[in-house]
Amino acid sequence: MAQHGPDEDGLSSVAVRRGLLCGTALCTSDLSLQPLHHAILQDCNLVTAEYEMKWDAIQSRPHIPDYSAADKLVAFATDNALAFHGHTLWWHEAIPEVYREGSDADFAEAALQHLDMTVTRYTGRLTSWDVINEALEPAHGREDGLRRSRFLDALGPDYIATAFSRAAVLDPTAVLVLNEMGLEYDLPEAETKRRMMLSLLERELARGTPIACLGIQSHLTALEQPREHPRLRAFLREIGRMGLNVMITEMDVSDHLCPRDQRRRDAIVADTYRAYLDLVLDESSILAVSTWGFTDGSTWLNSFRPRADGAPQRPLLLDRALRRKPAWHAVRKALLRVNHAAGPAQPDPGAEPSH
Ligand code: 9MR
Repeated sequence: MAQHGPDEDGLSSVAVRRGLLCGTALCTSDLSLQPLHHAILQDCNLVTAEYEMKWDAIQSRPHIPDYSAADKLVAFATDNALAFHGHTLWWHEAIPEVYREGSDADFAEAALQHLDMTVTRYTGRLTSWDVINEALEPAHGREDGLRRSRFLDALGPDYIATAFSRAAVLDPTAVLVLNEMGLEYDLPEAETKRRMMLSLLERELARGTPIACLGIQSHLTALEQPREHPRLRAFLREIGRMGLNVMITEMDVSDHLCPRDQRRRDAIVADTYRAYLDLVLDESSILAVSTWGFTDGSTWLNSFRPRADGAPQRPLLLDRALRRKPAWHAVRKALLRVNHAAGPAQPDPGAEPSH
């Protein structure tokens, strides 16, 4: 098993010195693996749940909520003094089977009950919550960019304000995050989404919706993600002007377009991490950088985006034997460049929106 250096070398202590949170998504099955456990503590001062805190996981049996897996993950964080990022209260893809059909009124009641019960259960123990995940889908054709979903149908476009306001009352210390995918790409649809996100945030902040932070998932693809990305820079500046913090919530780098050769692949993936983090850390008031899985052995990408040549993906910071990869060193270097402790972003009242 790989031997790591002293603790000061780990990403966690670098992040702590920079006033940042740095971590990974986990599953309860990860917790029983002792060497993994040790490596997590070296590299993470934040953890999140990859799926066991989602509504459909908690209610896999109709009407019988089961928080045992989510509780275990939160207890792991508490026992080891790690921050915990809750993922996620309302997501259109995590609706329990029993609520996929049925009346809007029943759905609305169940969704509100789930939110209230879940936030209350962990009040004061979570650092932050992804209150809503993936609210936007410009391809659905609505002027406001909102995704057509059961939440929208049952609760109307106010569902975002409703969710954030309830969560803020029930857990006043958690940082409330609107988490989104695809904001980071260099594609026309991503630019549309960025524009719609700015409008959505402006609207919601103007009416007092307590959104504190934008979560940028950051599932990148090596050889597709550009080194320079002025549009993303401009977007992040606008987010800062609104007084919002940013979290990188689900970072990984798919290598499905890269050559098979492992050294070349690892170098391209590392360079993608480096360029992306340098840009985002430059332009935003960042609270956290979290990867979506800790080792290449536990990535969702082998099933969702397999390589054509059948070789396993290498999208994360450690390999299956817990050896630090070039991507790990790239992330460390990027974190070391941050020379300010993250604090709440300050809105710039004089700034004119540039979109
Ligand atoms: O990686 C997660 C996978 O294990 C789950 O089966 C799936 C459905 O719950 O969700 C995956 O995580 C997603 C995250 O919750 C939201 N952004 C996209 C992630 C990858 O699909």
